[in-house]
Order: sequence, then C-alpha cells, then structure tokens
Amino acid sequence: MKRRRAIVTGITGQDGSYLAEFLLEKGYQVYGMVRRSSSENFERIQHIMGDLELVQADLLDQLSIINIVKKVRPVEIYNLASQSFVPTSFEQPVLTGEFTALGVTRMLEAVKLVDRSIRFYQASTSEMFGMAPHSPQTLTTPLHPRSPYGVAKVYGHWITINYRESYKIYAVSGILFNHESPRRGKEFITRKITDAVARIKLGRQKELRLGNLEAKRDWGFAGDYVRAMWMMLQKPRPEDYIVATGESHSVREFAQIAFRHVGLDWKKYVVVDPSFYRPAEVHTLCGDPSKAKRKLKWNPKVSFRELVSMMVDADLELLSKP
Ligand code: NAP
Ligand code: F7E
Repeated sequence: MKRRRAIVTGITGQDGSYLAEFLLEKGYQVYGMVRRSSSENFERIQHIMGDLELVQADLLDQLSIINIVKKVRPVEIYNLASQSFVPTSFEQPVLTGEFTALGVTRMLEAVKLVDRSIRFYQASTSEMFGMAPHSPQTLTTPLHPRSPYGVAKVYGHWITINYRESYKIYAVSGILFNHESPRRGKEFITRKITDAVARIKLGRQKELRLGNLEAKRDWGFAGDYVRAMWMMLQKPRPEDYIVATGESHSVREFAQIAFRHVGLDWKKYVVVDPSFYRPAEVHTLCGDPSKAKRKLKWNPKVSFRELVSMMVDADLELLSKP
C-alpha cells in the first residue's frame, strides 16, 4: 500500500526532528524541506536520516517551494520553518518578516496552485499574545505582539486563516506556547541554563549571565507538542487550537530547579546582565489548552519539573562523552 506523504519544513530544527520521528512511527513517508547550506546541520535528525527524504527549497524562494510540492504530492504539510529567535528579530526585522511572515504565504500559494486538498499546519505562537490583557490566554484573547518575530507570526496566523476562508483549504494554525527539550537551541533560555548547569557542575564554566529573571512562561515538552500538530490535521474540520500546559513559571524558578537538580545553589552562579534585556519584553504568558484537551484528547505527558531534570541530565550526558 502507498504510504501517506508529509512535507515538514524546518526539519533540522527542534520541532521538525520530533515531528519527523512521530510521523515515521505513524507510517508516513516523510519529506524534510532543507535550505542550501555550505555545511551540513543535520545533528537533530542524524539518527533517522536513513528513513527520511530531504528536498531542497527555501522559504524565500517561491518557485522552489512549488516545485517540491509538485514533486512530492503530499497529503499534509507542516510549516515549521521560520526565524524563531526573538532577539534576532530585533536585529534583523526585515529578514524575519520575509521568513516568518511572507514564507507562510509562499507555502500556502504552493498548496493553492498544486493541490487544494493538501492539509496545512502553521506553527503559530504564544508570542502573538505578547502583552496579554488577561491570563490564561485563549483563542479570543486580543493579540499584542512585542517583537518583530511576534508581529511576523501574527501575519502568518491570519494568512493561514485567510486561505482557509478564501479557498476552502484545510489550513490550521496551532498556537503553541514555549516548548523545550534536550534538542532546543542553546540560545533559548531553558537550554542556555541547562547547558550552563552541566558545564558548571563539571567545572568547565564559572558563571551564568542572564537577562530578565522575572519573565514567566508556560513551558512544555516539544515531544508532547508535535503530537498535537498531527492531531489537529486529523479532524474532519480545520480549526485553530492552543497548545500549552496551563502552568506558568519564572526564569528564576527554572534556574533554581536546574541548579538544585545537581546539588548547586543557583545564587552563587547566576549574574544578571542587562545586555540580555529586550527592547520590549513579554513579561508573562500562560495558555488555556482546554479546547485541545476536549476536542483532540491531547494531554501533555511531561511535567515542568520532569522537563527541567530531563534537560539537565541530557546536557550532563552530552558533555561527559569522551
Ligand atoms: P528552530 O529550532 O529554530 O528551527 C527553525 C527551522 O526553520 C530550522 O530547521 C531552520 O533551518 C528552518 N529555516 C529557517 N529559515 C529558513 C528558510 N529561509 N528556508 C527554509 N528553512 C528555514 O525552531 P523550533 O523551536 O523547532 O520551532 C518550530 C516552529 O514553531 C518555528 O516556526 C517557531 O517559530 C514555532 N514555534 C516554536 C515554539 C517553541 O517554543 N519552540 C513555540 C511556538 C511556535 P536551518 O537549520 O537551515 O537554520
Ligand atoms: O526567552 C528571558 C527572555 O528566548 C524566554 C521561541 O521559541 O518561545 C520562544 O521565545 C524568556 C524571555 O524564548 C535570558 O527575556 C532572560 O522573557 O527562551 P526564550 P521566547 O522569547 O519566549 C516562543 C513561544 C516562540 O515562538 C519563539 O520562537 O527568558 N530571558 N534571560 C532570556 N532569554 C534568553 N534567550 N537568554 C537570556 O539570557
């Protein structure tokens, strides 16, 4: 029997690698979209390279996207590629808009031109809520993004809804709150902390310089969140969902627990460095996942404390390898 085909953009990223594993287990033929690079960056998908097909295209290049969709003829497309680091979006706002906002339209145009029956998932984000007027955030909370990244994602969110309403394309937007894992990039706060904790424990680093310790986020495990992406595309009707844990914790709390996990006192190592403050901060986020729980039967399996321990342990193991 012919296997169902899916295209995953951003397959070399954190979520792309977990989603590819998940879809392979479900029996899909997985096509990962990668952009041309002078050196390979396949660390996160190294262990499944033999099971994947990689196709080359770029979010900036419309024709390359149309060509891969024509060639693969997938039943589902997961659009996970973007410039996803908030501080970089302040430094490179135009490029962030090209990737993270217009890139979505280029993907949707390819669906519209090649085959309107393709189901499309857009990776929306809690950063669209930004300065939220209430907590927890729901699908009706007004959007007030606080960075060029958040603004670009609002565009991606609405263009997805617009193609659904205009062309009857099965396009859904998953508004995912922060999700982390041992595969998280080291510039993001959780991995920056767990990598430093492991280095300090092993005597390879002396201090950890951080920005705003009071920022609060609703942190979950990436492996749980990619399951929700797939579930959203299996429903009879396309709808948007919030994926979150419903719990919020501060950066300070994350650091405390991570250091305590290896028997260290965070206060001795963490130094506040204002150079990590952002021009505009998102102070606190907490999502309401009740619709995903009710309609998708989705539930996170990894708790906040389990996530912190998992990431510290993974970094200790990684750094201890000969
Ligand atoms: P990530 O680790 O930063 O991965 C981003 C991916 O996008 C990488 O594979 C990157 O490829 C690719 N990419 C960037 N620019 C591209 C271009 N011009 N053409 C083709 N590919 C390009 O991000 P993530 O954490 O896995 O997040 C996945 C998606 O969910 C992103 O859209 C992110 O904005 C969104 N999101 C993330 C979270 C979260 O907490 N993780 C929450 C909500 C939404 P290279 O390897 O070549 O750079
Ligand atoms: O920051 C504070 C910082 O960079 C979290 C992306 O995946 O999730 C991510 O965006 C908080 C912020 O993630 C440092 O000010 C303090 O308040 O880990 P982060 P983010 O900005 O929430 C959303 C959902 C996405 O969609 C994005 O793609 O931590 N913070 N000190 C710091 N943050 C960093 N990176 N480094 C610090 O030293």
